[in-house]
Amino acid sequence: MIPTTPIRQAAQALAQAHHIVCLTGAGVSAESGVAPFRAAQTGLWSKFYPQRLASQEGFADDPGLVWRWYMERLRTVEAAAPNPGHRALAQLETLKPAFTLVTQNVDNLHERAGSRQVYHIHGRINHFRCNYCRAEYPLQAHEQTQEQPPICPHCSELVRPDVVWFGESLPVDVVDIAWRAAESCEIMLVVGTSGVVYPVAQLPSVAKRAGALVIDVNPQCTPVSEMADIFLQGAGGVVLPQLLEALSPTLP
Ligand code: BV8
Repeated sequence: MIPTTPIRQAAQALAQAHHIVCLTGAGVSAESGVAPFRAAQTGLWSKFYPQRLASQEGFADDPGLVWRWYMERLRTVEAAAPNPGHRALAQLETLKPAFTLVTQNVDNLHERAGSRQVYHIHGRINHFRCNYCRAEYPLQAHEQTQEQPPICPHCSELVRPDVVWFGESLPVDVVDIAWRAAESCEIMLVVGTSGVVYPVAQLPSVAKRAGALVIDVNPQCTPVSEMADIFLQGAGGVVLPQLLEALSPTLP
C-alpha cells in the first residue's frame, strides 16, 4: 500500500528497519520548558553569549557567573518533565531490537521518560567534575545555590558541570559509538536540532553516505531538513506520538 503521508512513509520505513539511530537536540526538550541552548537567553542572562558562558575562557573570566548560569539551567531541568516526544522515543526503543539514542542535550529528560540507553555526546548538566584533574564531584544540594563553584578536594581547582564546552573535545567513547551506529544503521531519526554545532552536525550526512534513510522532525526547515529523505515538519511532542501511532498497526 503506497503510504499517502510523510508520517505513514516514515512509519513504514521504521517498521521495516532493524537498526535505528536517533539524534536529538534542544528542540526535543522545548515543549518541556527547557529553552533551546542557542535561543535568546532570558532575564539577567540576556546580555550574555551562551557560547561564551559554555567555554573555558568564560569560566576563567568569571567562574561564579558560569556556575550560577548552570545552576539556573539545572533548576529548570529538575523542574521540567518529559514531554510526549521523549516518551514516544522511549517507546520506540522498546519496539526496535537495535536502537541507539544519541543526544546533544545535557538534560536527563530522555532517561526520565524511560529511555534505557542514552548517549550524552555533549555531557550531562547534573554530573560534576574537577576542571583540572577531572575527578568526579558529588554535588551537595546546598552547593547548587552557592555563588561560586565548589573546590576540588583532590587538587583544589574549581569544579564544573560535566558538559562539553565549546573548543573542548567530545567524549571519545560516545563519539565512537555514535559514528559506528551512524555508519551501520538503516534509519537516522533526527529530532529538534538546528544542525550547526560540530562535529555532531556531521552525523546525519555520515548516516546518509552509508546508505541510511534520514528522517528529520522540526517545526523549522534546517540544513538537516534539506538533506533528509523525509521531513516531518512539526513539534516533536506532536509528530513523534503520531509516528508511533502510525507504526504500531504495522508491527507484529
Ligand atoms: C570542538 C554542552 C575542537 C554545553 C554544547 C566546524 C565548523 C564550524 C565550527 C566548528 C567546527 N568544528 C568545531 C567548531 C567549533 C564549535 C562549533 O560547532 N561551533 C558552531 C556554533 C559554529 N564546536 C565545538 O567547539 C566542539 N568542540 O570542536 O573542539 C577540538 C577538537 C579536538 C580536540 C580539542 C578540541 C564542541 C561543541 C559542543 C559544545 N557544547 N552543549 C552546554 O549545554 O552548556 S553545544 C549545545 O548547543 C547543545 O549541546 C547543542 O549541541 C547545541 C544547540 O544545538 P541544538 O541542540 O540543535 O539546539 P538549537 O537551539 O540550535 O536548535 C533547536 C532546534 O529545535 C531548532 O532547529 C528549532 O527549530 C527546533 N525546535 C524548536 N522547538 C521544537 C523543535 N524541534 C522539535 N520540536 C520542538 N517542539
